[in-house]
Amino acid sequence: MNVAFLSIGSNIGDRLDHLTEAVRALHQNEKTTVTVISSIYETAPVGYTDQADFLNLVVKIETELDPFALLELCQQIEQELGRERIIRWGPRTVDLDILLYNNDNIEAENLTIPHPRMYERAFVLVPLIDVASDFIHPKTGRQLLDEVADQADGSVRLWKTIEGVQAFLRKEK
Ligand code: A4P
Ligand code: MG
Repeated sequence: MNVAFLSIGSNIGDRLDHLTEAVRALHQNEKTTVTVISSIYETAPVGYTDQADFLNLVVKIETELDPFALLELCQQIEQELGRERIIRWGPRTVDLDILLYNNDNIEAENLTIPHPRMYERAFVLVPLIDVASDFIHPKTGRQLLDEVADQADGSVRLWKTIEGVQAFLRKEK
């Protein structure tokens, strides 16, 4: 079975509902199981900053889908949840990014894994620590926790503690 980590973010409308429906859709896919979920963080926008704060989380999944089929599933979920892509890095109902897929390195036209910007982004690294605390930064060889401590600037705040996938999906239904 393949193991992957996905980052999910939303900054339009009912942000918690968008995150919940995205996790539910992943979990309901017959070839994919969400095994671990981070807490939810409220995060200041990165890139295009003139937009509302995001809610972000990270999930660990097990999947029979290859990376390209997983990307398709992510894009299908984005579309079902009504994502309109108007501005790059701009506001979105929900955005699903593949951070890591096994130990694969992929550089295709439509897919780069590991996600090229993940290590600079506290909104990715902080929730990733919840689900993969022992993860080592591939370039610096340091623990993520140390990496994030250097970037701590108040832009990522714990918004809601989550106690497991089942509890999350049950409670928000
Ligand atoms: N793509 C390539 N690699 C991947 C991958 N590993 N996972 C391609 C997912 N997609 C990947 O993405 C554009 C194209 O990237 C896709 O067609 C896919 O083939 P997109 O999601 O359509 O567009 P985007 O998200 O606007 O651009 P991009 O470059 O993915 O932006 P990011 O890097 O995802 O940044 N601030 C906070 N606080 N929280 C956020 O969640 N998110 C963004 C989006 C910016 N600022 C944010 C947040
Ligand atoms: Mg994206």
